[in-house]
Amino acid sequence: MTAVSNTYPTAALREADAAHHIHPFSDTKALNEEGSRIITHAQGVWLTDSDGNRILDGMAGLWCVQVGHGRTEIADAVHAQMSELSYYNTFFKTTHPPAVALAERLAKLAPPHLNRVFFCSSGSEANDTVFRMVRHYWDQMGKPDKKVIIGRWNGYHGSTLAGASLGGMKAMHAQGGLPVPGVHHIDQPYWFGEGHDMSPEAFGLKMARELERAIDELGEDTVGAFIAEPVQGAGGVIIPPDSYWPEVKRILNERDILFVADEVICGFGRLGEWFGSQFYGLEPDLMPIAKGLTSGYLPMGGVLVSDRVCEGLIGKGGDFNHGYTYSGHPACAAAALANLDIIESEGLVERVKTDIGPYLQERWLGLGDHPLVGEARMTGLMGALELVPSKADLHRPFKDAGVPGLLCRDISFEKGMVMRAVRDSMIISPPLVLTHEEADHLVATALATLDETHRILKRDGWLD
Ligand code: PXG
Repeated sequence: MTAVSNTYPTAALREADAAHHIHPFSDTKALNEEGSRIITHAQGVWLTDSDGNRILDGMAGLWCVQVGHGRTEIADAVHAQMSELSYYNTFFKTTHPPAVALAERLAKLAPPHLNRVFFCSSGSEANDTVFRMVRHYWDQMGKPDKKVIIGRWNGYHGSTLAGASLGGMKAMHAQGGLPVPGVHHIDQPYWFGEGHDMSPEAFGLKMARELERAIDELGEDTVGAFIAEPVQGAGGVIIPPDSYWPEVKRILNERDILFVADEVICGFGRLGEWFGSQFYGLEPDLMPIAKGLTSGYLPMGGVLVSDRVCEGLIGKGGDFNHGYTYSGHPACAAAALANLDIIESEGLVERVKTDIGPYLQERWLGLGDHPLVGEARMTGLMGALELVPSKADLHRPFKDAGVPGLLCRDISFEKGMVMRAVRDSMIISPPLVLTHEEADHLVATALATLDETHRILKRDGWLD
């Protein structure tokens, strides 16, 4: 058995990467001049780069490696599955044991009214599936005018046409004329950045009522669904005020509109419950999943579908003309099952709720005292630090927003830890297997990173 190991000097790898590889969400021209970082190994929460440096993976890859890196149980399960049935599809009246086992397992883990799953290979495909399911459902229900899906500014639902359209990332919309027609965006419950002239509670209510206003303005008979992440991830770990979700629930209960909880990040234990919907007591009609489903060992996503939506989608008969070559891929399903085995047998969901979650939260929130930090926030195992130029004027952003965040991200990497920058928020979302010792190391490295970032920003005249 062989892997694509590092047999080249770092410089040669960088050169070949620069010559042939287009990176996602990157300025490839600038990156080619600077050279990519090359990760060659990973074990537990630790990455190793091509120069032999060890780096704490504070982002669990891209919010996905719940069980940590290098778990041979998953590799072994995939090897066994590939040896028995490496590929077959789930079209044309066929299925196979791994897809069946995973569908049944997910129905058991999900809230009780979600009993069926449609498989795909990523979160973006899951949301493209959502887009088509919502419209097909309303067609089947004899309400073809209910086409509009309401999303939120700064929400993230993927990078495909539907995913990027449902998301509210303006930089993505600006490229290629998105969103596609039939998508409407409302404001996000981002108290620190956009609501600080009100109490968090009042602001949460106000943002929830944006949904009410949008539905009433557009007309309930034209709106098919509302899509939202329980906690926004890529938008900067935006934890809504406590008043937000109960009010959204009230609004949805009073109206005939589907609710889509995008669980691609919040699912599989990130918030200390199997799904973010359980954490907030939400009752979604559709639940896109990906990432933590396989801990990123192989690409897989899906949409969990409520009994109510199944009635329209399936109950009336007729084809749903949608599917992917790799829907329910046997090796990916085997990886997912082995990953779920680990999450269950090691009690990782409970661990986030009662052990490592509270442990890391307490220490992370302590970073809020740092002179560069306007707010430290964390829920489950996802957290953010808002960098600000002045503690005296807490909510005023840097004048050249985004630059201090990137500086801080680079310093963090140099100090041996991955933190992601979203504008000038520093984000973490570590593997759920993080030990207390590793959590201490994470916080100590974050503190050293803040100190160094502060020193440079002060020297260069960025701070008051
Ligand atoms: N929904 C949510 C909530 C996500 O976070 C997707 C859908 C799309 O999933 P795929 O598997 O198609 O990428 C995501 C993905 C970042 C970052 O830098 C976040 C994501 C993906 C890539 C980068 O924060 N989230």
